[in-house]
Amino acid sequence: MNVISPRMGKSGADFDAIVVGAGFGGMYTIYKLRDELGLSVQAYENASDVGGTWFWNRYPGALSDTESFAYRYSFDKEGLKNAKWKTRYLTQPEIFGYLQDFATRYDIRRSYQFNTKVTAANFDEAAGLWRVTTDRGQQVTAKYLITGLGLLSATNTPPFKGIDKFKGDIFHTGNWPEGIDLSNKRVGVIGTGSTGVQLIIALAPVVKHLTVLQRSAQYVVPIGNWPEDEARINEYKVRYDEIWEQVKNSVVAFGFEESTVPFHSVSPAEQQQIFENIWNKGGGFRFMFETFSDIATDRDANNAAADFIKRKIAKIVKDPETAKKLMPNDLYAKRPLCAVNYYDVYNRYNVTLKDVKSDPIAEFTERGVRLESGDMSELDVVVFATGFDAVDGHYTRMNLTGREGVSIKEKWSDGPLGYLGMMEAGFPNFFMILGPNGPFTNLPPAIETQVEWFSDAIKMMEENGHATMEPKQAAANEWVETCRDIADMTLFPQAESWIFGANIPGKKNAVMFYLGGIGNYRTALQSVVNDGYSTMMFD
Ligand code: N01
Repeated sequence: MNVISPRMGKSGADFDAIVVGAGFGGMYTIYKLRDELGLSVQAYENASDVGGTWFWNRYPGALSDTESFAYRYSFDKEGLKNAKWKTRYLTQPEIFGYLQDFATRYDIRRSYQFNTKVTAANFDEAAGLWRVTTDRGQQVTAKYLITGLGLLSATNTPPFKGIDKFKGDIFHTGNWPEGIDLSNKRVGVIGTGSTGVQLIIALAPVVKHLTVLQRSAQYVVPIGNWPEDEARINEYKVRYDEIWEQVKNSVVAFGFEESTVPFHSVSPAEQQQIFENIWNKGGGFRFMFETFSDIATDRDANNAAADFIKRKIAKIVKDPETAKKLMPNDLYAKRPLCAVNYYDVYNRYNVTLKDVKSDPIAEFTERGVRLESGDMSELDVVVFATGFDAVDGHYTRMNLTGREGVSIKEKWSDGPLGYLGMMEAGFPNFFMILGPNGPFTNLPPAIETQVEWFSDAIKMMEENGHATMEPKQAAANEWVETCRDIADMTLFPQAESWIFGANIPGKKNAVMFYLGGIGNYRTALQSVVNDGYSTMMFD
């Protein structure tokens, strides 16, 4: 264990900055604040090593659906020189390996105390410092508090009736144990989001029997996970700067040019051809954003994309009843999904699909899961691929208070707020990586954007002798309104998903993202700087 002895921060605190989390965001923050700005930084991580999301999500089939060349730190040119990958998308072990290698090359681990959970973070107004408490009973102070808690890390485990009676094993994909062998087991999977879909594909050929308990059918397009050889990887390396310039000025930051062609501007035959071309190319974000410019905003375009996918399902899935169950009946307006031959899985002799929307899960018994109709699935293992209390879940579960002892839970009781996806009024010197109302994009470029922005802000504060900085309430309100206005221009609020908190019973429907694209987001951040941080208050 690496416990760092406190070194006085410049402000009289134990440290200049405390960082929570060792994923892409936390680690980059260490590099920026410790190595570039020379601040004293103490970091905490609940896990036993770096990796964040990619430490915990080790379930079979886990893979990023961003193409390999764009799922990394863009600034890490050193790592790029030796970068290698086998396929168009990186698997969990490859990403985890990259993050471990990054931590070693930049000597990141020495700033972390692992196996340590931050249980409270309270702003002490009299001292003008953050007081941070860990589950090991430590209390430390710092001028700045930076949280990289992860967008999708507070696991959602629905409290099904009778769950304690079940004699088999239960796993959540977001906390996957090492060394589990599911071959020859009868496995049930609850959930068919991005995670469930990947897991189902990986487990079907391995397990004795797979029962998929599907509440909402999803639109899943092919991922197109072709091999990539050294020559191809070298092409990316040669074009690296140009690629990242495009990524950072695009909408979804996935490394392709979003379409500028409206659906109705081309003939019906061309429309189908464009869908077919991108279906064959593969990629969930590509299918939603590279086909036409208005799939996410125009109902006709959206319906056409949905119908195209439904026709594919009907073609691929041999049993018409199963095919029908797999066809979504809502808009194509959730986080887009893609996978390798997902629908083919349902042609396998050892896979059964149950629609738990029309026949909900009634209870767990000793031997498995019973539906309301009485239908019983006998199972050895149940996997919860039931997602996360996304975006604000980790914040509202923590004892986090700002000025006047106001907790973030109270402040966000009507849904998370958040200024520029990073800050909150009344919470000085506090920066959230991927906080509420940040960009809805490929995440590493969004993370880099945010870490670079607040590192510059901290540098400016240190150079100008500011004790605190926090957003003005009016500016924060305006940002939240902007996020709501942009969301309302799209079809996304009309589909029920975690993006608006719909997956957690009792969670208020709220806008949690800036859907204006990473390019516009970066412009908005730059304009705050150009305006002399006029939306901020300083002490
Ligand atoms: O979680 P989800 P996820 N009874 O919330 C179902 C990223 N990610 O972990 O749709 C029965 O999307 C729920 O049903 P419904 C990516 O951003 C990326 O899959 O609410 N079912 C749904 O089917 C993604 O969007 C990658 O009706 C219940 C599922 O559980 C995000 O993580 C890979 C239930 C949850 O789906 C989250 O994905 C993996 C209940 N009580 C994840 N409660 C890639 O890059 C929930 N469900 C590829």
